[in-house]
Amino acid sequence: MDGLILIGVPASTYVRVCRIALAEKGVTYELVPARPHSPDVTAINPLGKVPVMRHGSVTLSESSAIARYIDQVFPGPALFPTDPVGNAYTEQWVSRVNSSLDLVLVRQYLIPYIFPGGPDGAPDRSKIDPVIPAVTKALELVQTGVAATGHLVGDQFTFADINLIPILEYLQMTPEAGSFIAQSQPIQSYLKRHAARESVASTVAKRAA
Ligand SMILES: N[C@@H](CCC(=O)N[C@@H](CS)C(=O)NCC(=O)O)C(=O)O
Repeated sequence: MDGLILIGVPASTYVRVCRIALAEKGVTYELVPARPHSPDVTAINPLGKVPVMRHGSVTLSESSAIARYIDQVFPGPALFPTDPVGNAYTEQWVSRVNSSLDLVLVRQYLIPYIFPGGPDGAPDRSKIDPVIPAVTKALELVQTGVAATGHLVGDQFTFADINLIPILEYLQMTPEAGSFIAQSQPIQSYLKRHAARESVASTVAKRAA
């Protein structure tokens, strides 16, 4: 079978989670840094979202589906626990993050910092300020989730953690969420512990020059 090709901009949190999954499994792959809606992407995902993946005749979109494929096709540590309860809890966290927390933490809060649309190129406070209470609530949920074991599911590093860590690492760079994280001992130690993993450290997107 041809080698695995992952397609999408490295700065995307969703692309990065697939890269972390591939690194955890020790899979060699090619990264094609294509933008959303570019031809390489729409050829696989009609919605134009990244990441997409090619592996021989298999094409896939949706980061969680890609990670499940990688987990089952390649040897190495299980990213989704094989016991039904652990597997369901992992899926619960992935769904929770992707369908609810991502909307608040990334789309509504982080994106206005990354693409400032306010006067003089400053972040648009009219977008950021109203969402701060929801950001705090989301981070409180995360804090509770990691407090007991330093993992989201049991005491195992799973795709639930992989799926969350890139978002938290971006949030650390922002004033309000960054300050919450700096004062949260559970999130601080969670991030410190997992940022040291080779799979996480080696997939940080390099800033464009
Ligand atoms: N549910 C998708 C979400 C992927 C996603 O939203 N990717 C963003 C980049 S971080 C994107 O391609 N955005 C372009 C768009 O929404 O049109 C997944 O898990 O892969």
